[in-house]
Amino acid sequence: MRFELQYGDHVVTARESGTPVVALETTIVSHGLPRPDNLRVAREIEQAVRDNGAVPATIGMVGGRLVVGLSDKQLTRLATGDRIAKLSVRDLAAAAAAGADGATTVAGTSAVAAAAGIEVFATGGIGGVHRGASATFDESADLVTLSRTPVAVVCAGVKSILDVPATLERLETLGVTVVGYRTRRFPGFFVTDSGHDLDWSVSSVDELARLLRARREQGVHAGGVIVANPVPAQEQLDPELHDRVLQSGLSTIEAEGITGKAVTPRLLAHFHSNTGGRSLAVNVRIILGNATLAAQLAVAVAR
Ligand code: PSU
Ligand code: MN
Repeated sequence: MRFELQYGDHVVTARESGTPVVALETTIVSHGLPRPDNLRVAREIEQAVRDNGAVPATIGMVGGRLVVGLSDKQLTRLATGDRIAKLSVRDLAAAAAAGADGATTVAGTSAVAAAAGIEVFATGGIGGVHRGASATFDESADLVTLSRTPVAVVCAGVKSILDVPATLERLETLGVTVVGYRTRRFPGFFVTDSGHDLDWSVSSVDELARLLRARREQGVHAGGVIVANPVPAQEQLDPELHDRVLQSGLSTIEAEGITGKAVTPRLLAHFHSNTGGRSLAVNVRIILGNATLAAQLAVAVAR
C-alpha cells in the first residue's frame, strides 16, 4: 500500500478548471456534532462552499488513506462509523500505517491542506488552551500547528470551555496572525464576543485577500492566519444559558474524570444535550457562515 494523498474527483476537476478550493475538517463531523445531524450538517457545509463559488475538499482518512475531497460515501462512513480515530498531525502516519478510519482536527486538516496547496480552510471553532492547563499541559496541537502551517482558518474563535485569554496569549507567542472579520473582538464561538480585544480587523473579503497576499509576498511569515468570524449577535446562544451550561459541563468533566483528547467532544455533547438543541442550531449557523466566508475568500484570493 502507498500513502500519498488521494484527491477526490471533484477536487481534481476544480484544479484543472482553476476553481478555488476550500478545505473542511472531519473531527467536527465525527466527534463534534451529535448524530444523526452530523452527516446532514457536513453536507450542508459542502453545499455552502459550492453556493459561494468554490469547491469543498473535506479531508479525512479512510482505510489508512488520507483523502483530500471525500466522496459522499466516504463522508458517510466517517459520519456514521463507530471506530473513527481523532487525528491530529502526530497521528496521521500511525493511523495510515494501521489502515484506520479517522477524522482530522484543525491541526490535522491544516497540515494536509497545506501539503495539498489549499490556502483557505473553514471550521467551527479551533482548539486552544484548556482551563487548568498550567497543571495539565493540555493545549491543543491546533495552536502550534498553525504557527508553522500556511493556511487561513476561518473560525468563530474558541469555545469558552477553554481558557480564552491564555489561548490568545499562546497564539501571540506562536506567531499566529489573528484578524477579526468586521469585529475588533475575539468571538467566543456560541457567543459573539468573548470580551477580548483583537489588534487587527478587516471589513471586507477583499481586504482579507489583500492580507493573505501581503503575507505571501513578504515571504517572512510561514505560519497560519486565523480569520475570526463571529456569529451575528441576534443569533448567538443566550449568554446566560451559555454560562450556566458551561459551569455544569466543567463539573461533569471533573466528576467523570475525563482528560486529554476526550475533553472537547464530551463538553460539546454536554452543550448539545443541555440547551434543548439550541447550541446545535447556533453551531450549524456558525459553521455555515464560516464556510460561506471561506469560499468568498478563496474566490477573492484566486482573482
Ligand atoms: N472546537 C469546537 N468543535 C470541534 C473542535 C473544536 O468548537 O469539533 C474540534 C476541532 O477539530 C479541533 C479539535 O481541532 O476539536 C481540538 O481538539 P483538541 O483540543 O483535542 O486538540
Ligand atoms: Mn488536548
